[in-house]
Amino acid sequence: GARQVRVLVDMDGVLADFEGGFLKKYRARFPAEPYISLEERRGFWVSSQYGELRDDLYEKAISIWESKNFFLELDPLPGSLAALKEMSKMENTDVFICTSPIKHYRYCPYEKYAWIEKHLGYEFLERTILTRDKTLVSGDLLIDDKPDILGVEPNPTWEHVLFTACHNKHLPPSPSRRRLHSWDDNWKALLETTFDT
Ligand code: BVP
Repeated sequence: GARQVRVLVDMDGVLADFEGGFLKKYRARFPAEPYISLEERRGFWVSSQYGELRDDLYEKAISIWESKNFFLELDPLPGSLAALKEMSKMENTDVFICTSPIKHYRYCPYEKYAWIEKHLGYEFLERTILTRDKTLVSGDLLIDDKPDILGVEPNPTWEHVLFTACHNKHLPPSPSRRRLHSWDDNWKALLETTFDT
């Protein structure tokens, strides 16, 4: 019989365009400095790749997402809001947003809640989990663009579905890991094949 499928959906890189928002504000603030186009992005950590380009660009990159309004002004990724709203209305599905705030907490946690209220509605705040350790959160699926999701729990309950992003699209396919290539990809089939496994 059908049971509830609990879906955890990451925010940055899955619902909100962290990479696009970063590049736009970095280039506006540091117009004379080199930058990494989205096509050239490799590895989850933006700061690491900028630091490899030139030492001082590590701190310059971090200063962008530590600034007021960075997280609040991120654009939704294409199709993300419609997909999440539809998913949340499905009878056998419980949807939660599961996101890791940065430790510079002046703006980020507040702005994540504000972004969710603005784009998905006040009621979605009931379904919002801020945690630095996603392995502690139980669910059937975790849709996340970060390739390695680690924490204190060695055996998380969820299946990590890798959401394709500029930084992970070149990773070799793995038979043991499913991908969602975008919100135009078949996320409903993903949920359906999560029952009773
Ligand atoms: O809040 C985001 C931005 C931050 O890490 C968090 C990732 O959260 P999840 O997507 O896993 O929920 N972040 C930080 C750095 C560098 C820090 Br030093 C980075 O390069 N990229 C990045 O996303």
